[in-house]
Amino acid sequence: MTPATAAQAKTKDPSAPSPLPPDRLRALLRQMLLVRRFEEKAAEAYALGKIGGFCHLYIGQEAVAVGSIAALRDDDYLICSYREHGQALVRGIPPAEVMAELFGKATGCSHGKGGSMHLFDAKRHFMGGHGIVGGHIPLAAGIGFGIKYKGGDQVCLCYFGEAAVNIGAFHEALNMAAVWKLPVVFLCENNRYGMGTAFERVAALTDVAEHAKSYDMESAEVDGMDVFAVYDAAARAVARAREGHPTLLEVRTYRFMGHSMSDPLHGVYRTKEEVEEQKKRDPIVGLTHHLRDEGLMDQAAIDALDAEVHAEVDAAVKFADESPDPEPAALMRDVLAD
Ligand SMILES: Cc1ncc(C[n+]2csc(CCOP(=O)(O)OP(=O)(O)O)c2C)c(N)n1
Ligand SMILES: [Mg+2]
Repeated sequence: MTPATAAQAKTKDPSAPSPLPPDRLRALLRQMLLVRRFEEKAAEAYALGKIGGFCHLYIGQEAVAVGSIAALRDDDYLICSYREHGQALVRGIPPAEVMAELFGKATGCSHGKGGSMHLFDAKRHFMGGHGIVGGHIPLAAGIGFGIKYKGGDQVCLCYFGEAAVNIGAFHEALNMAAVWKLPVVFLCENNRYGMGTAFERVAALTDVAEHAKSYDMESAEVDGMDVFAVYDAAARAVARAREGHPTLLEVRTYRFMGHSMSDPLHGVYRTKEEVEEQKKRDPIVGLTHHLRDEGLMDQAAIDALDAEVHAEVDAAVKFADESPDPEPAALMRDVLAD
């Protein structure tokens, strides 16, 4: 782990982001625990038949959403693929509203019309939740163009998996963002696998960052299991984006669960041993070690925080369970009209 605090004290890099104070570090742990506990409950609810359709869990990748969103302002924009529960929660959509959306209930953040892959919250500038691999990357360029056109200084942070790099829209969006100097950070979560089905692995390029060169764009490779490394890289990229320079970040991460809830834990494309080996790099364990080593939290405080998060997630499940289904008439209404 490369804590922003210690690393920045030693080096005198003028572009380094300000160190995060202890209360922000504790907040990062809370967010990572919230995503983990929320998804553990979502997996349970899926098994009980309370969640229908696709459901792609983020467990193992928490440091990516938490570290990168820590570098954003509240008025910045986010746009994501279908593996977006973590980003939605970290952005501040209440867990009850996210869980209710997974349950297809009227109280969900997309009024029960979107489900797991289509979480939206326009007022929090959370622009979804998109199911078509790579389809939302040009939308990020469009959001960036909109910001620039209106003379704003926000940025748009766009998440996608490494298989999206095979899609033409990725290349079109990067090219346009570079040529038009759009305030966008393209964040590729390279979790090593892009699964079309449980058995078919789609071709994925591993030298993602190399593509930036074709478009004359800055890029960086980042350890996605280290929340500080993600924060540091994202903060630099966000600062550059505000000056009109897009960046491509390749964040190397790993998902501990199957591709979606319909896949087994490790499938036929990777071994149980590989998954177990990767779990030794669990980003939450890494952050708790750091907080303990720095004397910022003891084990009792970490346990208390975890219990608080568990209670919040239990309340979210109860809320989702007790919420009504959308009324049939709402089917024909625009979500924003509800
Ligand atoms: C255009 C398109 N082709 C195929 C699919 C089916 N599909 C869903 S997820 C997925 C794999 C994507 O992998 P990656 O981009 O690495 O993201 P990850 O699932 O690893 O987060 C595929 C091929 C799709 N949704 N859209
Ligand atoms: Mg992938």
